Amino acid sequence: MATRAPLRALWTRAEARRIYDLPFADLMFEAQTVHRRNFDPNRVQMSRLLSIKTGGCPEDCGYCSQSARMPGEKLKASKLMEVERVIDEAKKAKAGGATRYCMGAAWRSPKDRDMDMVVAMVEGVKGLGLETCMTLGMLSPDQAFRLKEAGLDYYNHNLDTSERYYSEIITTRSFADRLETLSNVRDAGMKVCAGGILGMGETVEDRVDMLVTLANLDEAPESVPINMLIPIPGTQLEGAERIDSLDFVRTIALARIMMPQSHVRLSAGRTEMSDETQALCFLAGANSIFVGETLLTADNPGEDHDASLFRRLGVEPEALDGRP
Ligand code: SAM
Ligand code: DTB
Ligand code: SF4
Repeated sequence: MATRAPLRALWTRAEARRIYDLPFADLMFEAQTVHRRNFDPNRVQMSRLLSIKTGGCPEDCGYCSQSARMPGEKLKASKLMEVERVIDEAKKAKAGGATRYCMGAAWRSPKDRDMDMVVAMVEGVKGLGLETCMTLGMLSPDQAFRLKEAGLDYYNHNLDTSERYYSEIITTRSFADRLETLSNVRDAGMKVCAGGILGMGETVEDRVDMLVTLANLDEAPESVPINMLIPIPGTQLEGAERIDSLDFVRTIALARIMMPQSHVRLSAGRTEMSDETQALCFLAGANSIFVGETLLTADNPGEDHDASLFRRLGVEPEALDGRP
């Protein structure tokens, strides 16, 4: 007789919204309780990013400095970086305490002719004892299998926002395309890294809906990056109104409660955040950051600032497999 998978409770929008709207102290208490049940609350995972191919992207994501379609002055497009250089940069990241190395390319999807180099990068970085992550745009099932075979641990592909708001931000690929890539990544046996951006003019409903979609995937993503929009001059969203810090913290808390076993990453936008806001994000259950002076193209607080913040908060970097 066929065995059935256990029934899984799906999140409703109404329940998620109820949690988002709790009095702040109650929301934080619930998020901390869930966090402590699943993680050491004083450990934060450190990932490091590298742009292996910058600019000249054919997609029209309204927030991105790398789109060839942005209204303002464009970044100069680079070629795919040499494999040796990627590995040298990964060595530096490891020496700085990062446990995961994430390589990003400004592509709609990888071209078959690029796959050999990308595979060599994964093998080289993996060989250093780092976890590997890539974000290269949409993946076919074959490409996903090839990356998995090469040793890729995580693939990042964000939903970015709710299905409803999505077409205001991106028109060259659909929300359904994004879900398909996530399912190809999962089917290939890789871990999923998927999240979004706050502060793009979305409503609270959009934020909640994006998290409901992520939490209700067949398996929740192991890694959930929550980015605060970095308003980049020349992009469609350069003038977007900043999100209120406490709303940002609320969204992190909701992600923690809805995806209790995932690493929630306080991602882009930390240079514009006070140390106190970042501390609230950690209290709300964020337990991963990007370290280093740069993200892909934009600034990030450097090692010194983060080391001092961690010291003041009594936070330690999470070791590989650092779950309690
Ligand atoms: N080209 C690939 C793709 O989009 O699938 C990978 C790189 S892309 C830059 C990765 C993610 O970075 C985006 O999905 C978005 O969530 C985030 N991101 C890009 N620009 C950002 C910005 N200005 N502020 C905040 N997050 C940003
Ligand atoms: C994610 O969610 N945020 C990272 C990573 N995944 C690839 C990228 C942030 C990019 C910020 C803008 C820039 O550096 O250009
Ligand atoms: Fe291209 Fe990715 Fe930027 Fe979109 S987010 S324009 S796909 S690099």
